Amino acid sequence: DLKPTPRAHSYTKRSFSHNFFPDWTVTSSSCLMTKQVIGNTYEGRAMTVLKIGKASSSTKPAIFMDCGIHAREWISPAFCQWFVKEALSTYGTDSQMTSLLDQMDVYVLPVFNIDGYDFTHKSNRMWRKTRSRRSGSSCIGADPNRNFDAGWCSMGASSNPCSDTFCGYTPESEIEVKNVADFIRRNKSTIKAYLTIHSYSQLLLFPYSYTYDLAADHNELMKVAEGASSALRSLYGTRYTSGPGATTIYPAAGGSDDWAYDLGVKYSYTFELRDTGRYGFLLPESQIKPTCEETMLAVKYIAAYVQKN
Ligand code: ING
Ligand code: ZN
Repeated sequence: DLKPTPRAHSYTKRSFSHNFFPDWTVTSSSCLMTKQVIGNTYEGRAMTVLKIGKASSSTKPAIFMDCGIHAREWISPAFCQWFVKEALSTYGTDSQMTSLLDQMDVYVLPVFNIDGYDFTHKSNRMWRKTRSRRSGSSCIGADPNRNFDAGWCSMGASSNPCSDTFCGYTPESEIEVKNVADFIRRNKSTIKAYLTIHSYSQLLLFPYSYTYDLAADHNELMKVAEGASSALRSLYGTRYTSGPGATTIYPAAGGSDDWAYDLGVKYSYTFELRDTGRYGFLLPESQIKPTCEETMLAVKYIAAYVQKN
């Protein structure tokens, strides 16, 4: 038989440097996942976007999700990893996941700020920013969630390179931000939803954060957020608050969700996962799995809504 053996996509410990769920190996030969390098980080690490969905000759509508914009928010990359595992292992048995991946693609960037994430493992657990350097300042990094071109550096951000919310020297000065923004611009016509995962505070935020003005789609964004929050709460009773960033957490310009929304991606959400401050960024290991499970319900709720609209 000259037919080539279908190449298995194996999702194992080797796929990421930090495997939170070592007891799972998902292997599928159905070509449900492809990967694409969208550029390198400041320190030269490849940024890989996973495209999950049933292969199709025609272009499908898509959802883009990133994790780990901020280095110290460790529950976030754990969630992207969980999402990928769950998508690949429940396709074909879970009717909602099957229909979602038949009709749509989900782009997942498991760790946005890889340099910063690595730094939190090796040197400073509380690092937030990128790791870029510029002559003229001895301070390192900019806040990637202040570096998008959305009311850039006008409020809730700092122009001081030593600040944790430094907006960068120009919009998209951070190469990681430029790589993601370029990818989303390139795929603008297919991307219907943008989801970005942070921690902590248990919030489901949507535009705007750079202004107190309400988004044109405020009512619909609020309705979908409340549906997603109640789906999340149904599992373990975890309470989320929904609302526009500026009034629900704090005003902050240069955020990725505001930028994606103004580009035309209507369903643009920032998740702030567990907890509400008891452990904060140092969420104990025992909460990783329940947090991922409940968050999955909210993400699936939004995905199902986007799919039918
Ligand atoms: N919170 C976000 C931050 O970047 C945010 C809140 C969301 C700001 C959307 C701007 C836009 O500060 C955390 N925890 O990072
Ligand atoms: Zn964050």
